[in-house]
Amino acid sequence: MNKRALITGLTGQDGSYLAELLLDRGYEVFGLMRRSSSETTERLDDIADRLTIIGGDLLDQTSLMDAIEQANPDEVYNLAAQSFVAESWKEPVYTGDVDALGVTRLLEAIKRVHPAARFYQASSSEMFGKVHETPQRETTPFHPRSPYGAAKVYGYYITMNYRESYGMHASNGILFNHESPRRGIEFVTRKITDGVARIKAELATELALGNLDAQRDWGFAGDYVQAMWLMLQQEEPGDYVVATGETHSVREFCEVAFARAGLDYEKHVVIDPRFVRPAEVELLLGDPSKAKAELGWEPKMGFRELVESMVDADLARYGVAR
Ligand code: NAP
Ligand code: G4F
Repeated sequence: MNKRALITGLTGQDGSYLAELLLDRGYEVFGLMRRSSSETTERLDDIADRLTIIGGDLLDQTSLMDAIEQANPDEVYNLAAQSFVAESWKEPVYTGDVDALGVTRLLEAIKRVHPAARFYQASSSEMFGKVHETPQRETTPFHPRSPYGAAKVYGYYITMNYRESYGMHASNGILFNHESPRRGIEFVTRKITDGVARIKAELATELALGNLDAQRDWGFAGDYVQAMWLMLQQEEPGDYVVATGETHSVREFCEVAFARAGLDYEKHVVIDPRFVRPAEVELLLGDPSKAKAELGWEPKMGFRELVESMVDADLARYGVAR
């Protein structure tokens, strides 16, 4: 019989890649979707007719109980979140409600309705924040630098707590930044590649950014959803860092992205203090040794290929050539 999976955050970047992976593996895929007055399913256009959508919200306990009952899943992937770090200073309470307490609501729904379901929590390298060691690994202490990071630390520990308290198969993926042409436009990578395309299309001349010196360990989202799936195939649950083991600055990302379109970033990028954060995570660099050894996971796409594929996709979207 086909396995059944429930994905929260189905409409997001990772939700769309994970849904594709699970469908390819013969799963019956259910997705939790909150009500919206506008269309949010554009990332799912190619697979929409193979998915079962269930209305619900991480803020609403009853809807989560109903979703678990309807999907009766073997595996639950909790990808839903207010995922934009900068926004979390503007909406700290809301971010905590969704990203922290939302995890408890979902775990509690699973525990009460279908405790045998395996659970994946989308934890984040933002939990390392003001890093205590480099590279960061599973044992590195957390020091979150934003309401988002703090909420994700809660989500991490409540996942561990349901595992230890109730014997649930609940795992944390501590994922470092992962990107794709489907990345939300507010995140720096996509903001840059969209900006390159807009400049090339002569719709803009400048791109306003914040801190160009921040460094991130950027991988490809399509590779990272593989690691999520692998975690739930293990006999024992656990917590895993998922990263490339390479770090690059926002400035380097700009250099490669603008060069792909024959442009010099220094002529177009301007610094706007509005995009500088109250507290910055200066450097993230992950050590994925455990995921490689225990899950057999390897990232396939490198930094340059990732940046160039995102630029190419945005140029195509605006109908301009390199
Ligand atoms: P994303 O594109 O922003 O997607 C977030 C998803 O969460 C969307 O489907 C959104 O639905 C849904 N959502 C938001 N609030 C909700 C609520 N109250 N109830 C139900 N659904 C809700 O994020 P992503 O990049 O795919 O990331 C997936 C997860 O991994 C997130 O938890 C994120 O925090 C975490 N993470 C991401 C990265 C990364 O680099 N991408 C790294 C580490 C961890 P709408 O379409 O309705 O807005
Ligand atoms: O692309 P970002 O907004 O991603 P950030 O804050 O690293 O968070 C992403 O990755 C986390 C994993 O570590 C996820 F948990 C989280 O959900 C999200 O997916 O910013 C990256 C860096 C920051 O240092 C920021 O200050 O880019 C810097 N930056 C510089 N100028 C900018 C800008 N970021 C944005 N969004 N916009 C700018 O104009």
